[in-house]
Amino acid sequence: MRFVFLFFLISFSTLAQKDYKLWLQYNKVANSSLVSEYKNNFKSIVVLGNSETIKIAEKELKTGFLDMLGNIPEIKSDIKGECNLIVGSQSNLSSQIKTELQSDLVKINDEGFIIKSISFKNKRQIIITGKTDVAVLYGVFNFLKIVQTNKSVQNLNIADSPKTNIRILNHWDNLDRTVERGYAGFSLWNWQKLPDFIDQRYIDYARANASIGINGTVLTNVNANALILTPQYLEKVEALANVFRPYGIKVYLTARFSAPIEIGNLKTADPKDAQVIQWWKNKATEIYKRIPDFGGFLVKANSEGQPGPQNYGRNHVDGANMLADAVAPFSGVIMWRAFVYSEHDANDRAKQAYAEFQPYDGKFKENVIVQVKNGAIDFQPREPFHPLFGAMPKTPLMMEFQITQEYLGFSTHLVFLPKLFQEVLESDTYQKGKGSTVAKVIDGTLYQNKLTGIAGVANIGNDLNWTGHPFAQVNWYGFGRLAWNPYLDSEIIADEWLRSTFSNDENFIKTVKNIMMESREAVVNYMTPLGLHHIMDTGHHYGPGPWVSDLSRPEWNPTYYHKADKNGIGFDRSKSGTNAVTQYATEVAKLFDNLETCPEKDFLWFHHLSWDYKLKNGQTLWNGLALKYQEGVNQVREMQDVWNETEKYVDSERFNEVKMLLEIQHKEAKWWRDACLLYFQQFSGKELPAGVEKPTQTLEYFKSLKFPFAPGNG
Ligand code: BDP
Repeated sequence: MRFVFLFFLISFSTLAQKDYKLWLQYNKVANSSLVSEYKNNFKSIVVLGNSETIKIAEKELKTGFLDMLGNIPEIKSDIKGECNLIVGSQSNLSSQIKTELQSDLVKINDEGFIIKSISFKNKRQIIITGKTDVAVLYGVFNFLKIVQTNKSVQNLNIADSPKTNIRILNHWDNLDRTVERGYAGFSLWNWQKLPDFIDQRYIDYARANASIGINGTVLTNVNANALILTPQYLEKVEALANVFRPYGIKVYLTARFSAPIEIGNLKTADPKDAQVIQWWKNKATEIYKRIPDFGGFLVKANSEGQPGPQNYGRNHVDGANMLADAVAPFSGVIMWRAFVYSEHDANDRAKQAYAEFQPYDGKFKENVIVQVKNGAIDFQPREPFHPLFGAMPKTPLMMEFQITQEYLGFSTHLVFLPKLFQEVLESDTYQKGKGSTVAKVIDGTLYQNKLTGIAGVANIGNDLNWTGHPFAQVNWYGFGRLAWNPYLDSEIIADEWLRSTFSNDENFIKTVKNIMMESREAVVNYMTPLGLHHIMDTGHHYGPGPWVSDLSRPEWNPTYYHKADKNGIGFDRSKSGTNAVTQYATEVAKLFDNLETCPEKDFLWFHHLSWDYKLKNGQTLWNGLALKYQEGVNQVREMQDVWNETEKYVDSERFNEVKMLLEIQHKEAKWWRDACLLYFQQFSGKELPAGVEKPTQTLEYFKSLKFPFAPGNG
């Protein structure tokens, strides 16, 4: 009996580790010819330098080699003999090697790395280098990825630099450890035990981020608590910053605009008030004394009830610039969010952020970057790109994606978000003519901005597997990869993640990659096809709620967004409606305005169409909509079928987890389909077309469902 129990414990812990290890599984390389290729190419490792970062790089190499190849090559401090792997920053390389790498060194920036096979003094060597130690660490992780994904190392010749400066996670973590819109447990940050207790998890978090090039983290919720800025908490923040530093990760905090009142005993937080200005300067000095490389502040102001400069008759520029002055002496930045809309503004909510921010172009201090959500409403399964992208040539704009799946099935649904991210980044704003993609706005190349960045609202919590769903790990991974290179194809991301997380078996990769690539369209289909948006149930946003119409703010009601009536469905943002289309460049405005050219996937975002409107495939809008809902359900079934065939490639724990989660996803996809179609059918008055399954329950039943404890709704 004891034996069985012990066995259970051991097998539980080794299996559970797999989930915990994310994409850094370092599985044994199965292909024997590859193993000998690897072993012949790095008989020993030469590590140059001894900073903490370099030690981390060395440790990573040892772990990687031991796990993947079964032994650790000899570690040396000088280059003798053949087939070394030489690891160290540029300043530690001999002048001959530097000369060899001359043309690559000029190509990379401070965080960029080189991985190159060279022939040096007639001997073959592989060099991993960069201008800084953190760049070397990035190089090491990328090198290990080559081995993890079973690629050849014969002729390595890589020089790769991140295209954006700030690659940052936004944690919506509260000080009581709840996570707003968090579906993977509680916050990682154990404020109670900090600063004295350093959880291994902090180190593992930093390592995972460094492995994908994330270099910043905002520890606290945008709906901010001023207490984080008190000495009691800053001491804890400092402890985290010390853990993250060698991994190249800077710490940032959210600044509650009313902090001078709440913790500073001032009577006002007016950004033009001399005492307020001084208070923030002192606060910045205090923070930088503890954390010299503190990144800066992220601010949500005058948005959804958060305090801001408008409380004092000032504007966003006044607020952002005041904070920018406070952190400028320390090279800090202010990430000022453009997620604003007001219940007092009768205008289409989709137009409000643009209307408010665009006129501020060129008015922000140079260490301010305006953080814009990918779409004009709110992290929906599909939104056209935000019209602010490309429309503020004199202002650096950073992208805000949501990695946590607030509106995409929480951490229960398998949805591969890099596909969504790619769609946005590839969108052409036409603001400087054809080819003015969102990616070019973000990486600064369109308008030559110096300050650039991408933020992702984290999906990480203290669940054993970090993200709730094993496949939600890829959304963290893919976010990091796209922050590094916003031009990366999401299929490559899926491929490398699957290999690093599960298996290099081609049969497994091919089929599972297919369902990942399709998963985003599936969720759009079973939740909000053809441009529908924001019809989730209210507050927690769990499940469908297209009928909700009684909330105090009109633009919080799903009925505001779909506008279904007996004549049809959709939000008319064309010239005959709210005219939101004119916030885009002329070419794009025309495209969306005209039904002939507007992509059908965006129809109901821009147009109110009759139930009988003929779609390109000849179906009426009603039939087309119903068939899309059904297609979404079918796609989930296909995902289940594919997954059920993978048992031989995946450990039983993760196999079963995903299997159970897909069952829930299937149930919920049907719930979405049935609830939405029954509700919209009241207006269309039409039968469901052939091919669409009959609803399993009545509309009244779906409307009666309540979820008072749905997660993430703080
Ligand atoms: C919405 C979330 C809310 C956030 C808000 C934001 O529902 O919890 O506070 O975005 O981004 O989507 O500020």
